[in-house]
Amino acid sequence: KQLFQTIPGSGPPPAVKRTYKVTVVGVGNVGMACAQTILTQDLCDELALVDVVEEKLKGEMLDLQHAAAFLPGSKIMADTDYKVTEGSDLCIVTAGARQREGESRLALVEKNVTLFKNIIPQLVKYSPDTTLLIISNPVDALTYVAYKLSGLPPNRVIGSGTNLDSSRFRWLLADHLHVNAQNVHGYIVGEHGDSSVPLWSSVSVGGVPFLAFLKHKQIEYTIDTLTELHKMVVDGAYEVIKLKGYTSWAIGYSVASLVKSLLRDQRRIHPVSVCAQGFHGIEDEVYLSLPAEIGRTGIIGVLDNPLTDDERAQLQKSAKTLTEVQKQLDI
Ligand code: 6V0
Repeated sequence: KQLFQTIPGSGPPPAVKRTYKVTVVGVGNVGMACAQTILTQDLCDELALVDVVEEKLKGEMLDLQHAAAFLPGSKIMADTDYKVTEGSDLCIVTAGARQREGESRLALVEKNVTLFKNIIPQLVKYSPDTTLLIISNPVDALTYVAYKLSGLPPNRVIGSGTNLDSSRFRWLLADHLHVNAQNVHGYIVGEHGDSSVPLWSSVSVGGVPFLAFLKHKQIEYTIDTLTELHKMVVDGAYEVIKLKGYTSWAIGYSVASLVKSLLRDQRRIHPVSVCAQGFHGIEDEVYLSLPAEIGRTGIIGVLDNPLTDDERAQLQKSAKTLTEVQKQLDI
C-alpha cells in the first residue's frame, strides 16, 4: 500500500452497484470510437450520448441501436438536453475542436475552454456523484478546467492523459523486440503532448528491467536511440492526423480500458492526468499524467515511483509548461 500516495477524496470503494450509466459528450470520431468500444466490451448498462448537432446525434444513436441483436444489451439514448445524462456514474467528454495537421494540442485550449463552461456544470447538475473522464485536447489543461468548473474532488476528475502515449510507447518497443505489448511495461508521464517524459528507468519486459538487460547482454544503445523512439511516440498522433485526418481507434480502446478499471473497480495502474501537486517536487496545482491506481472511486492513489534525476527534471519542466498554460486560462 505504501507504493501509493493518496490525493484528496481517495478512499475505499462504496458498496457494489448493479447497473452503470455512462455518458459520452461529443459524438465525433473520438466520441463514437469510445461509445462503440464501451458497448462491445459490455462495460455499461445505459449509454447516453450528447452533442450540439441534433441530426448527427440522432443518426449515431439509431445506428448503434440497430446493432442491438449483435451487442450485449445496453440501453442507448441521446439528446441535446443534458437531462438524458441524469444519474451517470461516469461522464466522458470528447466534445470540441480537434487538431488540424501541424497544429499543437495546446493551440486548441481557448476554443475548448469556452465549450467546457457550458458542458461541465450541466453534467455535474444531473450527476453530482459522477466521475469525469476528460479526453478533449489539450487534455491536461482541460482536465484542470473541468476540476475547477465541476467542484468535484480531485480523485473524480481524470484526464485520459498519456494512457494512449504509453500504449504507443509499449507498442513500439514490443514491435522492436517481437513480443506482445502487454508484456512490455513502461510509462510516458507529464504532458499528453510535446513535453511528455518517457520513464526509461522503469521499463520492463516480462518483468526484466529493460536498460539493465541491454547492459547485461552488452547490447549497444545510445541516448539518441532512446530519444528517437520517444519522438516517434510524440509524433504518433501527428502522423495519424496527417494520414487520415483524425485519430480515433487507439483513443477509443484507451478510454474503454480506463472505463473498465473505473466501473469494475479493477485497481489497475494507468498513466492518467491527475492533480500532480506534491509529487516529484511539483509545487503547482497542475494537471499532468502520472501512473495512478484506478477503481470505482476514481483515482485511488498515485504511484510514487522512483525517478532518475533526469526524469524528475524533465517532469518538472513539463509541469512548468502546463502551469504556464493553466495561468492563461480564462476560467
Ligand atoms: P470531431 O470529430 O470534430 O468531434 C467533436 C464533436 O464535438 C462534434 O460532434 C461536435 O458537434 C461536438 N461538439 C462541439 N461543441 C460541442 C458542445 N458544446 N457540446 C457537445 N458537443 C459538442 O473531433 P474528434 O472526435 O476527432 O476529437 C474530439 C476531441 O478529442 C478533440 O479535442 C481532440 O483533439 C481530442 N482527442 C484527444 C485524444 C487524447 O488522447 N486525449 C486523442 C484523440 C483526440
